[in-house]
Formats: sequence, structure tokens, C-alpha cells
Amino acid sequence: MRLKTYRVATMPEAMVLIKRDLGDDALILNTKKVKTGGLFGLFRKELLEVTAAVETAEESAPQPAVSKAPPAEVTETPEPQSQPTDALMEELKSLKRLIVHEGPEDRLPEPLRPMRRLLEKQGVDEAVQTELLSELLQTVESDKPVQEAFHAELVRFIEQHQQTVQNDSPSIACFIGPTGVGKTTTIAKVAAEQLLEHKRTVGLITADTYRIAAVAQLKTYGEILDVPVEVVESREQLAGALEALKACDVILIDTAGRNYQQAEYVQDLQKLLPDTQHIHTTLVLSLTAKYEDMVHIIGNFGALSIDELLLTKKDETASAGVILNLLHHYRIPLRRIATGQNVPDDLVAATPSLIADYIAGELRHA
Ligand SMILES: Nc1nc2c(ncn2[C@@H]2O[C@H](COP(=O)(O)OP(=O)(O)OP(=O)(O)O)[C@@H](O)[C@H]2O)c(=O)[nH]1
Ligand SMILES: [Mg+2]
Repeated sequence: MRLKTYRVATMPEAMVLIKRDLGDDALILNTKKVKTGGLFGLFRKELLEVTAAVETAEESAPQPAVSKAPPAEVTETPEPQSQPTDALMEELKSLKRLIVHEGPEDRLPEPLRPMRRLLEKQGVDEAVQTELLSELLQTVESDKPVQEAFHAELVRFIEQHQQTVQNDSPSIACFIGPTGVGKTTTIAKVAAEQLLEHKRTVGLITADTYRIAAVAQLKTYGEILDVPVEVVESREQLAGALEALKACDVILIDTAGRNYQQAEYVQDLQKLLPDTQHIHTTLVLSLTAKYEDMVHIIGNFGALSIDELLLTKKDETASAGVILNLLHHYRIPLRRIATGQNVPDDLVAATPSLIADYIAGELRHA
């Protein structure tokens, strides 16, 4: 990449120079106002500092052309043309934010604008949009449909940010989360999957004695699947239930749905879980929730380590952008997504291509 910085009085002046030096493919990376000259601060002139770049021969990504403008008198400060350093590339990355997001004039090339609109509509936050679209700017090839490149970029992004679960077959797993997100239903799905697909014996425990129907709900699943169910109210009782079910290959623990926006409920959970033994903890969140609320909830779990995130109710929303936000901002593995009420069918692996389909699907069908 060749980079040049110009100091000019007006933007059209910069355009002429950029076009002359860097050609039609040049891209404006940044514009800022700078004060120059003057004596003791008097008679200082305000100029525009414009940084532009163009890909060199080895880099083939097409860039938007700079529009034509009338010539004018200018002050020019050319940069030495050397290989970009890591620091420079970092700086470029932050400058890309300016290209991707609207400035005084929209600098994002026309073919990428529907993608930005889509990401916005899907609830993808600005930092993630910037990363995705600036990468796309570099990788998109003129002979390939831009939708394909977008899908491929989504897959790359997800692969890069998705963490793998430390223990993908935990023998004791606990499901926690806000009210009504689908914890109990998901436990039934996981229990059935373990029994039927992996031929493991399963035991269920519920610590949800808060809601009258909660115990009955898990017991019903226990009867259908023909697996034992224990009911506990305290850490001591939980230890007893774990002991009683120790012959089972897998023990799944259900908990009461709580408003984890309030930290006191996290403390209640800490009092329930053993302090001597690590239990694989899955935080269940509904995709119908707002991302800001998810952030708040995850923040409250600071002291209690979350081993895995499981997202439910994908079938109830067309927006999947929060998945990208979560993968980008948190290092919590996401392994499964629940896609409906049917036990055991509506539980799928959160693969990069599936998540990319969720996001880009709308664009393809448009
Ligand atoms: N559409 C849809 N509904 C779901 C999904 N998962 C669970 N549900 C439904 O959501 C409702 C609540 O499910 P539960 O499993 O009882 O939720 P919970 O988190 O255990 O609820 P509490 O224990 O009360 O906090 C039920 O009607 C489920 O059938 C899903 O992926 N999609
Ligand atoms: Mg429940």
C-alpha cells in the first residue's frame, strides 16, 4: 500500500493531487483540520490534512475511485514511500473506521453499502461492522459476487473469534440464565441427545424450587426419557444429589430463572454451586433479548466463570447480529443454538457457516 498525506486548503484541491499521484483507485483514509504557521499563534492558517492510500501491484483489491475536482494552489507534504510497518497497519485499521462509517461524505464503495445496512439492521455493533467491512474491502474481488465474499468474510470472522469449549463432554453441567429463556427445555434436548446419540446414561437435578411448576416440568421430561430426577434446595442437598447420581455418565442441573441484571442472584447461584468442585456452567440467553441486556448479565457473572454460552429462540427472531457481537467482545465459547420448542430436535451446532447464513441469508434472498 502507498500512503500519502497532503495539506490543502480545500478538499477539491486534495482530490486533484491524490488523483495525480496515486491514480483513480486511491482511497481517502482520513481528513482532519490542522493549524499551521503563524507567530505566537497569530495569523495561523487552518488547513485540511488528507491522507490517501492506494494498493500496490501485489495487492489486488479494488478501491473506490476519487472523484474529479478543479485544480488549485496547494501546500503538499509527501510521505516517504516505504513498506508499511505493523504500527502503520494498526493505524490504517483505525482509519478504516472512517471509511466504513459515514463521514461528511459516504466513503464506503457502493456495492458494500447493502452489507452495512444489513449488519446495522441485524444489530451488529459498530466495532464489528468496521472489522468485517474493512476486511471485505481488501478481499473482495471484482470478478466475484460481493454477496459470496461477504459470506466468506463472515465465516472467517466467526472462525477467528469463536472459542472452543474446554470440555465438550462435561460429566456435570449446570444451566443458568434469565427467566423463561429455555433452560429446562434445553436440558431436556441435551439429555435426549446424550441418551440417544451418545448412548450415555443421564441424571437430572433441579434446583428450581422457586416456581411451583418447575419441578413437575423437569420430572415430566425425566419420565419421558426414563432418567432419574433429583430436587435440591441447597449446596448440601446438591452434593447429596450428585452423590446419588454418581453412576450416571452425565448429570444435568437445572436452575431457577433469575433476573441476573441484579448481581444478588449471581451470589445466590454461587452459594448453591460447590466451591470445591468445578461444574461446567452454561449460560443460556435468548436471541430475542437486547444485546445491551446480555452485556449487563454477562458482566454480573464476573466472579462466576461461564464455560459456555447457549443461545435460544433463534426461530423467534430474524436478527442474529448479537451473535457476532458476543463472539467479538467475549471469549465465551458458543457451541449450540436452540431453534424451537421441539425436544430434542431444535438444538443445532453453532457452526460458522450456519451463523453466517443467519446473518447473510436475508441478503441472498433479497
Ligand atoms: N420458540 C422457541 N421457544 C423456546 C425455545 N426454547 C424454549 N422455548 C420455549 O420457551 C418457554 C420457556 O421454556 P423453559 O424451558 O421453561 O424456560 P426456562 O428458562 O427453564 O424458564 P424458567 O425456568 O421459568 O426460568 C417454553 O414455552 C419453551 O417451549 C426455542 O429455542 N424457541
Ligand atoms: Mg426452567
